[in-house]
Amino acid sequence: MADKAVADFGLIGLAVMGQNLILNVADHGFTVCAYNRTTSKVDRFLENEAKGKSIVGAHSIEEFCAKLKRPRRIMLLVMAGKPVDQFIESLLPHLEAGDIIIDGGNSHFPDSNRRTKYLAEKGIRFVGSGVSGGEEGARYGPSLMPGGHEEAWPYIKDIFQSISAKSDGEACCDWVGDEGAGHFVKMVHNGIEYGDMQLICEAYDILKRGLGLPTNEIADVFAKWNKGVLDSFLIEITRDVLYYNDNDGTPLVDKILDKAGQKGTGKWTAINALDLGMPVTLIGEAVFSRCLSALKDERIRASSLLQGPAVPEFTGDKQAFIDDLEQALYASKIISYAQGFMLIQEAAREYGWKLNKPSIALMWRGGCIIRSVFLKDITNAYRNNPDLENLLFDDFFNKAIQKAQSGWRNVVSKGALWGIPTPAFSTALSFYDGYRTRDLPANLLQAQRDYFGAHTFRIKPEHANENYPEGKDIHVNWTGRGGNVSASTYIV
Ligand code: NBP
Repeated sequence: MADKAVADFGLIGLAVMGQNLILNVADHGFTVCAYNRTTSKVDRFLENEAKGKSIVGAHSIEEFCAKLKRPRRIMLLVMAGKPVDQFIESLLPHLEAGDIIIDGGNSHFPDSNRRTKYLAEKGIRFVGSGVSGGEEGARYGPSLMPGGHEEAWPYIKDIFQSISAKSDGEACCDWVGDEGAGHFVKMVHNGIEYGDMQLICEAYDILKRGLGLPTNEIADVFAKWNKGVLDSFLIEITRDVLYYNDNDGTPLVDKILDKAGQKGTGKWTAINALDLGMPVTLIGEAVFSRCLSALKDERIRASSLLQGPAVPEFTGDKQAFIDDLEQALYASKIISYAQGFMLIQEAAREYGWKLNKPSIALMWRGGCIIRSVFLKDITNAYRNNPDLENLLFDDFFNKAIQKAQSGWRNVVSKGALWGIPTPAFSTALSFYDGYRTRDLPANLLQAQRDYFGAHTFRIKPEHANENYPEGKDIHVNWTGRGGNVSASTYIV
């Protein structure tokens, strides 16, 4: 009978991600029901990719819901935004209390916050899950970052952890936290991906223009780096891209227009960092670097109008400099992940989410774009101390940065002297120096603010006295000489 509840899992959205995820779920012993807005795609899928597998189809939402075992486990893999809300509305009349809707698209986390609350009022358990790894990941093991209504987790854990990527035998999937926490963590993952890519591009530029290496030798450098501390998916694909020659035998990468595109998740991360007051500078620079690259026509005009130093012929020990560059990349990457975790930590505080930090690093270890050996060290750091205030305080990373420091400084200074931009390397180093500075020049800034806007300041405890009491907001009449305290001295 057509409407018998036969399927363990339902998936809506038969584009590239949905089709591959269905095949993955079916391969792990679950029966899946497939549905798509354009229903001809259901038939095409059943007749081709899904043939012979435990996959059934539906041609209406009603039929789809009837074919699912209770509580229904329904995943949406459709374009983020309105389509998700539209599907939720069309599903609701056919669901029962306790059913589960999972949004696996790239939704913005405030939407997942809203959907969790809205559906909870209707007795439906909502999960917003980050899915990373693209088509290949969806088919053979994505990184999955589910968050939302925690009661849903026991019902989907088995499927999610079966189909996800594995790292050292552990599933790259665990419960992230409340409401939109899963999509938040996916957003930060994407922001970190922007940062990693920008760092790699800066290293490539230094090797190309600073050392004058041909593309195949730069590829050799990345091949070597991929066997060390930088071992990661992004270094690996960079190596492959650089080795790839066009039909004429020259590197294809050299012919690609240098205007970067972006879909917005890096920007979301940077905007959220500004909203929460967290100095996530590296991701910010990575987003702005893409924006700068997009001004190609203007840059062409500027290149003939604006002067800078000519890159001198490199005369020193090339291998030693390449080793410095490797360390600069490693140290900057540590800073970027430290900043990413600072943002996640602050979001948990601000939004009242319970988050599991070791599991976040674990989820990024396999299946996703930022997967790397390095994430194992982050997992260990948070497993050793789940309350770690900052990744940089972990002994392993503290020592790693210490070791990398002189090479890192050498690379950033050479970039400045040669006129080769290193926004991500530089901002990482500036952050490191700022973060470890006990007394920053913000004392002067506070005085300026008080001077022109009576914004008040506070006194350092060691300088407190009856005129300048500790912990009070103080305003001074700065145009009076000799440090006189104005009549309206204290604003308590
Ligand atoms: P797309 O993002 O291209 O979405 C295609 C699906 O959305 C189709 O099922 C399409 O139905 C449906 N859809 C659209 Br478009 N507009 C709709 C509407 N107004 N109402 C109902 N359905 C609508 O597919 P994708 O690339 O497979 O990605 C799916 C989700 O996963 C997205 O949120 C994406 O951001 C996310 N994601 C993608 C990747 C990746 O590597 N592609 C990785 C990780 C996450 P139709 O067939 O009837 O047009």
